[in-house]
Amino acid sequence: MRDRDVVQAASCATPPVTRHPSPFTDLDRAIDRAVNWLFRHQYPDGYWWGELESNATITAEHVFLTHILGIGSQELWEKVARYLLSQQREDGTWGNGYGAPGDLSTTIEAYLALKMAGVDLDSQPMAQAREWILARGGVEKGRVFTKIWLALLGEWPWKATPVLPPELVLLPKWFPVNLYAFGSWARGTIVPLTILRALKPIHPISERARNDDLFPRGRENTAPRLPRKTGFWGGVFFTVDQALRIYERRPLRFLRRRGLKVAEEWILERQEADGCWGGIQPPWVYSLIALRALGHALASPPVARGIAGFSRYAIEDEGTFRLQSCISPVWDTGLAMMALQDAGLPADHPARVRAGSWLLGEQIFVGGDWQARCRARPGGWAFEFDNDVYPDTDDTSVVLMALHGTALPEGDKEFALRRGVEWLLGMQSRNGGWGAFDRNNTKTFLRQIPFADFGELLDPPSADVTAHIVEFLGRLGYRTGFRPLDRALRYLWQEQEGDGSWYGRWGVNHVYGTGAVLPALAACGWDMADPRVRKAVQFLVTRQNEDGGWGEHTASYHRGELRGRGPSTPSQTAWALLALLAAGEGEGEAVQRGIAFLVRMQREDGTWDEPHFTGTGFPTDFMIRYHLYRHVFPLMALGRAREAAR
Ligand code: R04
Repeated sequence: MRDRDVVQAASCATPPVTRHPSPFTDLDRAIDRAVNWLFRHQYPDGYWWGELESNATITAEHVFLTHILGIGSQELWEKVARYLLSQQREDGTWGNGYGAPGDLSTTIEAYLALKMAGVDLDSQPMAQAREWILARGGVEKGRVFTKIWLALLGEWPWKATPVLPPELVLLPKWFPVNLYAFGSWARGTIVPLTILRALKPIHPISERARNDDLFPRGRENTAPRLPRKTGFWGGVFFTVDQALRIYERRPLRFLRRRGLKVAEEWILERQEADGCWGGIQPPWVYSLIALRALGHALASPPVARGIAGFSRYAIEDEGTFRLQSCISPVWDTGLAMMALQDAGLPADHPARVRAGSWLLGEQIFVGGDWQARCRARPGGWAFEFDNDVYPDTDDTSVVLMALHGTALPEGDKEFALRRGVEWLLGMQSRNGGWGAFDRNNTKTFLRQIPFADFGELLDPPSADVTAHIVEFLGRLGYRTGFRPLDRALRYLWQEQEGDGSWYGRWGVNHVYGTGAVLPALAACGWDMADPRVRKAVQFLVTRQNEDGGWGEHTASYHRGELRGRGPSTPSQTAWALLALLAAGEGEGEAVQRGIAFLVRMQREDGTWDEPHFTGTGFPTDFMIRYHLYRHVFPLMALGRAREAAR
């Protein structure tokens, strides 16, 4: 939260809670402090909104974008440069999270942005980054998205990027490969990229900023070619890519024109009220560049609104500028409300009622891309302020749990809950689980397309999202015998890992997944003496750290031996405690040590420190640090621990 916001929020903050003299324990004090910290950080409109931190590419790409749009300024780029340099690590690299290893593509993009901003090439930071990049093969080893940015800047040949024909948007929803087979974020990114790959716009950068210094063998000795995927589908798509290159030489004119037109309309139809596309940076920046390439003027409404919209995602002070890849006010507010409920605040407490009223106003009743696979009436929530096209089931279940516990005008609340339940049940996938943005988004062969060398292309059901929905249904009183719940429980048991844990798709990692599933089972009345529940308890207890906390490396996504292991963090300790408390372990030593860890690590001002990234955009490739996680989850855990001890 920015300083000016804190002052503003503090001015209308809810008066602090004060504890009656006895019995007053350390736990009570910790809870009161955390509650008062939330009061001081609630926005006047009722929501909470913490920074969503990702990595340097998002801000570096803002230099590329403003150059391409012709709206860059030396002042802005110098602020970006100051921020990027502040994020460079000892070894000269930029990475994808606290303590993560240097990432080649991230370092290339940061280096190029710094060059464009005019940073001295012979300065130590630049020389160190350049050496590191060259030692790892230079730009030709970068990811596809980095190469696309370089192609847009004239620093890499378009022909050495994957072919993405605009005709793709013409393929019907039933065709094996079609727009709606991809996850929502990939869809919103691919459509503008098909336009750019067809039109191949180039916006050259200054001679000084050119990237010749990032070719180990010199640009002239580098034959840029696409990395080849292995396996059956890898071979199939490589052949398709080769065939498409032949088609690209002389595309059928009427098909190409039609594809470009439909893609343009598709983009224009999906711009949000605040100017963004999909509430996330990638579809947003590529849509803007594509509209300009199609001839939309800088001052035209879609482009002007798209540019103006960045101010909400930007964090700028007199010295630096950084851009958030996404913003999470709805998610933050739902979690904060759950934490205040767990802390024992009455349902009609003004802070909870104000937040609940704000959330009621955020419910989405218009259609979106999810309707490609779901016939339910709209009724979900999105992650951001404005993202009507892409509500998600994760936000919807957390918001509904928050609203369910809050005293709001009965009619409004009843209506919101009913429409929310209806939408969630309509979004359940065939296998009983829930994906985040789409139903049955499970065509795994698509992961083999040449374009896919970064992140996730699909949005299949996951245990953590499914568990949040099961927990909500349980709180509403649904029990086994209710068919959608039975199907969801069967999915969760199928997903339990051999070590007793559950995988964490949107949070790091097995501690997050297990921390979602056990509370869900308890909420819908499952017998927590079930041997499989005990196995999950065992997984957590055997991974508790000496200091009483829990932690899990982001590297656990690709190194099994790190599952549930890593330096203790407040949010991950809280997730483990939520699971153990749900399993009835409140009196156990593990829980007592975990609580002591949180109480001991709490700062005077009521919050906790957590430099670690415990949120997940894409496992390993795109990690997120939700600045409110280190606060709301420990408060949830401490509140539930006190409740369990009553
Ligand atoms: C914790 C809640 C999870 N729940 C809501 C998720 C919201 C955010 O989801 C995304 C965030 C993203 N960011 N960047 C990307 C992205 C995708 C998401 C992204 C998209 C395309 C490319 C690179 C990054 F789904 Br290419 C911040 C489900």
